[in-house]
Amino acid sequence: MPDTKPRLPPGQRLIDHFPVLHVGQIPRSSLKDWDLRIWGEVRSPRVLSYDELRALPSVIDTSDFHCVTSWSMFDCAWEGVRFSDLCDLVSPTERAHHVTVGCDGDYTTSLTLEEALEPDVLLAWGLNGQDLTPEHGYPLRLVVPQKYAYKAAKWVRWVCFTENRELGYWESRGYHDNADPWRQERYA
Ligand SMILES: Nc1nc2c(c(=O)[nH]1)N[C@H]1C(S)=C(S)[C@@H](COP(=O)(O)O)O[C@H]1N2
Ligand SMILES: [Mo]
Repeated sequence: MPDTKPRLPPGQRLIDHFPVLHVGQIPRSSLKDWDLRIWGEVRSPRVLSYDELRALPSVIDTSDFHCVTSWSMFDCAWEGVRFSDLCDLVSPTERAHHVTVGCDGDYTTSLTLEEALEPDVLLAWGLNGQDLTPEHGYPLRLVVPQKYAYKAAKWVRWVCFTENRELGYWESRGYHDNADPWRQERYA
């Protein structure tokens, strides 16, 4: 049987240039003062410098990107570290069931720990063979291909493991927390 699942989720249209979309200003980031803090319900909290982050085992994962405002981009080749590998570094406690990801500029989003451990969920520093540009999240962004792109937080600075769900920026302003583009979970 051929695979008949369409590639474009319902209500989406394909675009061929990558729009830039966010609230607020693009934060200025100097790698010298940049770090990634991983904390909360973990046994070994870590603060990683950019060089330490880049020294972790990395992958390239190509996926499609779907914004809730209805544009989609195919074939984004993201390069970065799998969330599951970062998770192994800090060893979550048995109370850790959710993760909140926070950014320069106060944007946040969240996932269940189970969703975050999917192999295509990355903290990415590169796209299509180049480092991210500032408007697309340099130096580090979250990529969650199975969710609408408001989960793809740009300018990530921390990851907090939590016992309870904490709604993110858009998720607490009417957007759906589960954000599955195949089920059109746009609004809560
Ligand atoms: N920090 C931050 N990350 C963010 C946003 C934002 O407002 N702030 N917007 C999200 C939304 S709604 C989308 S569609 C994507 C857009 O990513 P792009 O600008 O790289 O196309 O970024 C996501 N990540
Ligand atoms: Mo979006």
